[in-house]
Amino acid sequence: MQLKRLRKEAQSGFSQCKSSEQLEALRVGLLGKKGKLSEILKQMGTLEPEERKKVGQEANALKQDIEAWIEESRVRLGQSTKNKILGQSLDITLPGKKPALGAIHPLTQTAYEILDILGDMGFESVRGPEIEHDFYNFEALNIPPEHPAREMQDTFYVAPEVVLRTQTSPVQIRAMMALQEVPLRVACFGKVYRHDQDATHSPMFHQIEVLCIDQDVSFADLKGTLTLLARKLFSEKARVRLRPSFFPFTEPSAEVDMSCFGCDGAGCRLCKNTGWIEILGCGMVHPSVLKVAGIDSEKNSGFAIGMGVERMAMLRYGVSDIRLFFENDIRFLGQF
Ligand code: 2NM
Repeated sequence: MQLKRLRKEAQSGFSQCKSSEQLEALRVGLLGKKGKLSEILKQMGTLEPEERKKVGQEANALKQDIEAWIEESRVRLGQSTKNKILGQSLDITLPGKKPALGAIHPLTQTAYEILDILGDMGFESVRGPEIEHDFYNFEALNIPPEHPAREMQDTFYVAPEVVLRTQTSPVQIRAMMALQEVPLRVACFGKVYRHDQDATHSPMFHQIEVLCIDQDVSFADLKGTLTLLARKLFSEKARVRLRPSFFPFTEPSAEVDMSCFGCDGAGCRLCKNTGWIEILGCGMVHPSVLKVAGIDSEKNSGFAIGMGVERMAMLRYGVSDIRLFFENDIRFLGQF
């Protein structure tokens, strides 16, 4: 019988097959359009129905066996279908998957840049506690018990005389109290807390405060430092102007405006047509503050500068809502 002979022939063919070329020739010789099995199937039309059924079943069984032998031989020859597919899907020339890289937060970037500029001017970066005693946060800063800044509505009280610091000045007090001899030049960066919240105020925000104490520190030194800072941070052309103001811990005190970096003072949307942008507050350290901190105000004087890091970052990057800094939305943070 043709099929039995073909089965034997195929079986020995596969067992002796030694290469993928031989295997392919065998496959075509058996299952190809003009292959031996195909020829047999073609002749089935001439058979009686009973006989056709029997031969058909046998031919199908042989076909399945041949397919299994092909697969077996492929595995034996090291090129199974599975290996073939794997070989294709493992395209080692494809570029790798990019890991998501983290980055420095825009507020931290801004703060570090400011600290860098100040560092070049001789100000050492110092840190201090965020939970402060009333003494360092208020008392030593010339803020008396009845002062509105101490009110529950503005300040987060942890205990009757313990607060989340409302400014970084307590760190300056600590630096002055630890001072052995002048000069003192420090810059403090850190979180501060106030009960305040809208598009430009957050209950937690960041400050950098600068303090310089020496024998002949003048208001001119203060203005020179401010000008240099504005030029390095915003524009080489920046000019600063000081407007009289009030802080309990400085006298005199001033608000500082900088010529608009968008229009160089001509007036534009950024500066609301005034040509000036308010950037920070400053002043000459109040003699009472120096005294509390153990510094002789007859021999020494000093200036202090306080700035909001969020405000600086908003100005530099043109961010209009402070809350964007704290929402951790990667679409925002990814832009810096
Ligand atoms: C400001 C404005 C003016 C300031 C004062 C002191 C200290 F401790 F030396 F007295 N530190 N920072 C100060 C002065 C802060 O923020 C708008």
